[in-house]
Amino acid sequence: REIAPGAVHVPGWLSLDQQRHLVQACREWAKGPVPIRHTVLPGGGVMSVRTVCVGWHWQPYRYTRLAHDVNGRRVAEFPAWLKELGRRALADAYGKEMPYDPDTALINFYDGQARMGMHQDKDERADAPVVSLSVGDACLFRFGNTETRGKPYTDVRLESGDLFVFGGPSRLAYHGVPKVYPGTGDPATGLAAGRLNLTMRVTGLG
Ligand code: MD5
Ligand code: FE
Repeated sequence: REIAPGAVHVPGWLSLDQQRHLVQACREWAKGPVPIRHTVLPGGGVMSVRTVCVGWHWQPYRYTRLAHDVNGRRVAEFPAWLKELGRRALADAYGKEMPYDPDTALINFYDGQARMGMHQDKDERADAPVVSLSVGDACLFRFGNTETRGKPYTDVRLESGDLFVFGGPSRLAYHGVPKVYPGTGDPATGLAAGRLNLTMRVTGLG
């Protein structure tokens, strides 16, 4: 389960009930106050995933309270139950209780064609771990290195209910999602098609 120092994959961490709860919560956030949308990059490119944020709004390449690039509204509050889930995730992945105070969550929705190119998550000013939860269709997750977008990397299949924690030296590793496997999810989660990924982060902002 330890893919690299600080990078821990815990298959099947979420129960079906927890997955259902997460899907329902994300469905509500997707409606607003800031609706889910395809993020437009500064160069004009449009991301193939659709994203909705909680706590802080992410727009490439910064966090703001208001969604200036969507409708100018403030995103939904980061809920206490999600923080608690994040703390349990860290404790289970690393085998010890640790302080963790995530203040933002990014929820990405992938349809069968969506991809995420290799990138680093470096818009946060804190070095706290990222907690990643997946529901729905399986995907190919590519976990790379901190130096380049290219090899060496490790390919991992992420399934519905899987937890991945990226901390320590793995926090700034390049990573991406080259492929989603349509039709592999269990409709009992409430997601009829596609893949949902929720990441919790500490922005380090006031
Ligand atoms: C996803 N999301 O499956 C992934 C899971 C994103 C994103 O990449 O930026 O929204 S998060 C994987 C991740 C996060 C932080 C660090 C590392 C991986 N890492 O060091 O490999 O939609
Ligand atoms: Fe990322």
